Amino acid sequence: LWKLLCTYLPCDVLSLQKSIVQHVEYTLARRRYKRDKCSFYQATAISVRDRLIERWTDTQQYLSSKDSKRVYYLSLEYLLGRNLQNAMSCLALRNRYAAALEELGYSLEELTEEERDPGLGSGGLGRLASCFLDSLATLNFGAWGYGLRYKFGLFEQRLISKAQAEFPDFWLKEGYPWEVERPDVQYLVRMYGEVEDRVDPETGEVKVAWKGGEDVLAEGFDIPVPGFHTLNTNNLRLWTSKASCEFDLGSFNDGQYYAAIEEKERSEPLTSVLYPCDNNAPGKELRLRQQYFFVSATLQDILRRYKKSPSHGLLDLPNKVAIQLNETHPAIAIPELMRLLLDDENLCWQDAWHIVHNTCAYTNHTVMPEALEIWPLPLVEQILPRHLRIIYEINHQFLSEVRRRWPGDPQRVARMSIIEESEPKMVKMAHLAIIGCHKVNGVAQVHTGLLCKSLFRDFYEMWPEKFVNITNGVNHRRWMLQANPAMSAVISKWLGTHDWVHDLGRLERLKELSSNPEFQRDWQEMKRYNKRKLAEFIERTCDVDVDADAMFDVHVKRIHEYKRQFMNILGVAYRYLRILSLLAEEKFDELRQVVPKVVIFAGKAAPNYSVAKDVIKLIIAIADTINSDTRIGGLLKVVFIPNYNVSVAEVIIPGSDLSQHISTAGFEASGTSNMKFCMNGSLLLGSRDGANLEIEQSVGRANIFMFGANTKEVRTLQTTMQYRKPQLDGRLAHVTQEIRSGRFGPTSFDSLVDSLLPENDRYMVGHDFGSYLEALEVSDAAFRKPEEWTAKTIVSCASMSRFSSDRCIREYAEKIWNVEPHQFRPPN
Ligand code: 26W
Repeated sequence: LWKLLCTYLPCDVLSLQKSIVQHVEYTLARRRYKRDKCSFYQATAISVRDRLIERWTDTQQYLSSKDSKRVYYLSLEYLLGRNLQNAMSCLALRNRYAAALEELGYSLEELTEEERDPGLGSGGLGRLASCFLDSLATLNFGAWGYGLRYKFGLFEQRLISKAQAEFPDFWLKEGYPWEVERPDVQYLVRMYGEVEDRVDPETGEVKVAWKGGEDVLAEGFDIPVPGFHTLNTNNLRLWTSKASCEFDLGSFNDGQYYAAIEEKERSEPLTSVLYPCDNNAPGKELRLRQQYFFVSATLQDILRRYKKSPSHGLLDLPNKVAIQLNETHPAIAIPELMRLLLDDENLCWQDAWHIVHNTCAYTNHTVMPEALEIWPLPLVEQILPRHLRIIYEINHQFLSEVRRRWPGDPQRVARMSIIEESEPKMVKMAHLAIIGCHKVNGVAQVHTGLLCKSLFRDFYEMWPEKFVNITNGVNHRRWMLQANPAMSAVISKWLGTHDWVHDLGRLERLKELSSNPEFQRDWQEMKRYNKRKLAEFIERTCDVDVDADAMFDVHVKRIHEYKRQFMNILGVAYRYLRILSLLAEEKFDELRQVVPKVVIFAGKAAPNYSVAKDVIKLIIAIADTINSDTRIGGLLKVVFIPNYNVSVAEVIIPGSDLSQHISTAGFEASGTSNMKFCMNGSLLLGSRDGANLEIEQSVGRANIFMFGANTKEVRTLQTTMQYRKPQLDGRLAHVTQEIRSGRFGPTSFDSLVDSLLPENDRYMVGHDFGSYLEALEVSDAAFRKPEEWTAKTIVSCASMSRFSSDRCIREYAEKIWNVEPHQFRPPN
């Protein structure tokens, strides 16, 4: 091993150049002297990948030799973002690659733009998984991610006829240079068929056999996950489906040949497409099949690796393996692992249950009832008959325990059952996950509080020690160092060191400098530079000219009623109408006080979520009216940037002054972009929800604009009639009247506007609107004082150490996984 290590590929500029040019010529078979950005991007990526691969294989071998406990993160979604610069920085080769490319006639920046985002997720949950992978590698935890290699990622959003249109995202079109296909890593996954009870003639024991059905083949594709400035390199393994009959196609005679090919064609689509829903479970058969396919291949792979070591007995599995379920999407892992242990490994129920329970843990990311996964029991029975039997047994044993603890409480038993006695009966995946896991965690303090107090209250009463909070975090190396090099340079200059990149707590020292005029000047210049870049991006993508001196007020995330983009655009319309009336009344003093503003929206709506799509239409209609109104002289501009994704976020977030996180209290589990904005010197305008509350504690009340009802108030308002009485806020009534009257184009948006009526207003837009406008005014007033504003943004940024995914991963390691880091070191 040591000898091998000494032969790591050379990394001087000339060697990097040679490797790039060789990959253009020999790996890609393209002309090396032709200017071709796409080829040079790919060749550069492969050159970087070569250098990752040696560390990757060495890390895996090292971890096996240490026999250290491994973490497996199971997620149906990842939003990896671009990899090129991230990988180069991790290897500490960014500058050398930049120099190598420069001489070849390319800038690193232009090649970066050639990389497509793999959109293998729909929102916060998928991006969180990606931040976690980066921190796990950087902190030297032996951890693998598992997921699905969807052929089509989240749809591409275009704005056509002033509305969202969806286009397929074929992200693999030019190939994905970061992945390595593993034709040797294949597993069969069975679905459908029947179960049969068989009595063992010798022991008399009843065994269940699962027979018949269809097999699908899972094949792995691996993506190396480098740690930052450490040799440790982890792995992300994504499964693709293949037809299993490829195995024995050769043996078919002529007549069956076509049928076999047809069957092969039928199995292929399983991993074709990612479900684009966010906080709304699709309840489709294909989705359940994807989940099971994913889980079965993953668990077979984990067990195979585990059993490779001769010293490993299965009962020891929980000491060597931790499996984290990202939401209930992979929760079918509970009965699947039971099945593998019972049927394939011949363990008894107690032993199998002990292993499953101590190995698995579950993270909940939402309390929205419509997002909780429940499957019709007949569907589960049809696709996974063996698993249904196991679920029955788990439920039977669990409910006996409930009856013992709470005798004479049948309602409690009914509430806690995995099976809902509806027509048809339903299988509740969250209950299965809670019962089958040793830990359940929420993703922010209020969110975990809600899990314990309401959503999972019965379970909390039964097992209080099972529930833990681990507030989310984000990878500050991607979201500060990579996305905002200008800010990183200013920070490092003033701190005199880069050490904050490893330990975000070091930023605290910036607080003392927050009023230093020279530091402020650097900071403001940096912000203006990022705003100019964002303004250019807006010009390119929206064809709207915006002034980089205006306040950039940003609201970017999935479009959802609970996230209240609707409330924001109503506030924008109000601002516009107010400017017009000031003009009409010639109140020039007051007009001079109006802060010039660019309001920036971006985000995708689920294709079947018509209210969310209407919100996009309304934003575009209002934007068109405002942007073309020359009377207001550029005091207000509104844009909707299409196709929000990780790389678009990397442009928007550093260029923002103010960002909005205004969900109805109790609905946003955590939010993670709120953390990214703060880290980039943008102030938050937030509701009392999710991680906003913890951010407020960290940055201080003076540095964040909070408004609206808190979770408790929302609950009381929703349950009492009180809420149904009040009149609409006068300002809101005025705005809605203007929308209906056609001020913003011919569409009257009746159904949207009707949703504001107190009896329909599930998300409290009417209730919070007044305090929302007041918070906006407070933020305007603050923005009028540039020194104070700048100091606030510096203090917020410097207060973010708690929100690094490094802190978050350390908490998972300690509270849930019980794992230690193991750093792989090169020989001297
Ligand atoms: C297919 C059905 C489906 C898909 C995704 C149902 C539900 C989801 C997720 C729960 C949606 C999601 O991304 N949740 C977000 O997770 C983030 C990371 O914890 C949190 O910061 C967000 O508040 C939460 O909405």
